[in-house]
Amino acid sequence: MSDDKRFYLTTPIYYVNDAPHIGHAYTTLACDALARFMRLDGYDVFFLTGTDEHGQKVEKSAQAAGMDPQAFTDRVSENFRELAKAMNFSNDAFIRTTEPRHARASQAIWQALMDNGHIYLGSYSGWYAVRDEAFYDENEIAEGEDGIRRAPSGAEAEWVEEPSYFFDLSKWQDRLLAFYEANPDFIAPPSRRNEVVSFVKGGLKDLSISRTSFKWGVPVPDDADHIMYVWLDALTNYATAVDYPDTDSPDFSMYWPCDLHMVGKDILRFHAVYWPAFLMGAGIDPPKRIFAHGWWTNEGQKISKSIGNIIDPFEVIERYGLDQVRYFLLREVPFGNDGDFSHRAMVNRINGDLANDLGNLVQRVASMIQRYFDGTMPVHAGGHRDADHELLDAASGLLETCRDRMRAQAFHEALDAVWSVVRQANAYVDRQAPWASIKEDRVRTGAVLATLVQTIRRVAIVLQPFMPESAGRILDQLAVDPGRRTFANLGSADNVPVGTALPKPSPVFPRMQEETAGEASA
Ligand code: ME8
Repeated sequence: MSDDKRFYLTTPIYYVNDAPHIGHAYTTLACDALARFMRLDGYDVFFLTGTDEHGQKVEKSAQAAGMDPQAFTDRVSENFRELAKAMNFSNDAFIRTTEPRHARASQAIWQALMDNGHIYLGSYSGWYAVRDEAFYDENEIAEGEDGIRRAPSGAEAEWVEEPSYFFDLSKWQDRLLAFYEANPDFIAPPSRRNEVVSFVKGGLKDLSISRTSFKWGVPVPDDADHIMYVWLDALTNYATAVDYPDTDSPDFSMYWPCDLHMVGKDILRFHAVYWPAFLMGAGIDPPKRIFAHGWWTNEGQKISKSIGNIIDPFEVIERYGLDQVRYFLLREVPFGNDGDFSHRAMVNRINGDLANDLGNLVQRVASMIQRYFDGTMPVHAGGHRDADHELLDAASGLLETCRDRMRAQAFHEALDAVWSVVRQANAYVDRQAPWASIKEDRVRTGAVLATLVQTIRRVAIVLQPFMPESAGRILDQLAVDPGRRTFANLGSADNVPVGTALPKPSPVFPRMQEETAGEASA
C-alpha cells in the first residue's frame, strides 16, 4: 500500500458531563461515512473518537451526581461507546483522556513547548465560562436581564484570578496566517476559513494554559499546583492515539499528520488556531484539514437541556430506523450548514427518497426477476441499446463523482449524485416497461432487468458507507458475494453472473405509516 493511501480522521472527543445527543451522533456519523468510503476505496483508515474527561465542567457534573470523577467518567464515557454501537460506527479506536498514556502525551507536549520557550508563568485575571471551558475578553461578556454575565455562546461566565502558565499565542499571528495562506484547504468550508483568518488578523493574546483552582486534570510537569488547561489536554488526544511522544512508532509514522479533524463550528477556533500553534511550537507537523460543520436545531428551536428538547439518538433510531436516521442526517442539510431536525422532514425523506425511489426500484426489479425468470439472473442478450448504455454509464460514473464530493466532505452532494442515478433507473423501468415487454420479447425483457441489476449493484456498493446495513441487504438480494463489495468491484467484471439464483425479495425501506407521520414532533 502506498503512503498516500492512508487516512487518519477524528471526531471531537465529547465531554462526559452529559448523555450523548443527536449533535454528537452527527459529527461521528459524518466521520463514519467518510471512513467507510475511504476503506472501500482501498485506504488504510484510522478513525478515532472518544471522550474528553477532565476539567471543571466534568468535575462539577461528577459532584452534582455525587460521584468520584473517575467513577463518573467511567460511567458516562460508556454511553458514548453505546452510541457508537447503536449508530453502527466503525471507529478503529476510542480514546479517553483519563488513560495513563494520554497524561504522558499531554505532559510531553507541554515539556516540548516549555523547552522551546513558548510557556511562561504569570497570573490570569479575567472571564471564564465553565460550560465552554473557555477564557473570554471583557468586551465579549454581556450582562443579561437576569444579571448573569454571559459569553457570546450564552454560557455563564465567572471572574477568575489565579496564577497561570501562558502559551505565547500572541507571537503566532504571522506564522498562522502564513500557514493558512500556504494551505488553502486547511479550514473548511471557506466561510469558516474566512472567519478564522479575520479572527487571527484581529490580533492574538497569550493563552492561559493552566489552572490552580481545581484538581481534575493532567498535572503540569514539575509544578504540582497547576493542572493543564483542559483544551491543551483534550486536543493532544489526537496525537496520543497514534503513540505521541513515540514519534518513531509505526502508527505515528504512518498516520501523522492527521488528515482530517471533523468538528462542530463551536470549537473551530480551538482546532484551527490554538492546535496548529501548539503543534508547531512543540515541533510537530500540524494536521492537514479541519472541517467545521453546522448546528442542528429541533423543530426550529435551539437544542438545549434547559428547554428540554434534546434529541436522544437512541430514541430516534428506535422510531425511524438506524439507516433512515443516518441517511436523513447526511442528506437533509448541505454539510457545513445549520439544519433543522423535524419529524415532517424525516418522514418525507423516508417515504420519498428511501421507500419510493430506492426501495421501490429494488423491489420492482427483484420481483420481476422472480416472476418472469424464476428468480435467476437473466442474460443481457440481443445487444445493448442506447438507453442501457446511458444508465450503466451513469452508474459507473458514480464513484468518481462521489469520491470528489466525499473528499470535500460534501456528503449531501454525494448522496444527491446517487439519487440522480436512482431516479434515472426508475425512469428507465417506466420507459422500458418490462411488465409489457415480457409478453412479446423475453430476450429484451431479460436485458432490461439485467441492466437494472447491474445499476442497482453499483448504487448499493456506493451507498454502503452511508447505510451499511440496508445497502448490504440490497446486495444480498442481488446475491452479490460479500467479498466483492468494494469499489474495486464496481466494474463489469464483477457483474452478477447470469443464472445466479436470487433470494425471494423483501422490502428494504418500509414506508412510514400516515398516523405516525401525522404526529407533531420527534
Ligand atoms: O466541545 N449540532 O465537547 P462537546 C451539531 N470536549 N453538532 C453538535 C451539536 C448540535 N446541536 N451539539 C454538539 C467539546 N455537537 C470538547 C471537544 S475536541 C479536542 C474537544 C457536536 O461534548 C459538534 O461536533 O461539547 C460539537 O463540536 C461537539 O458536539 C461538542 O461536543
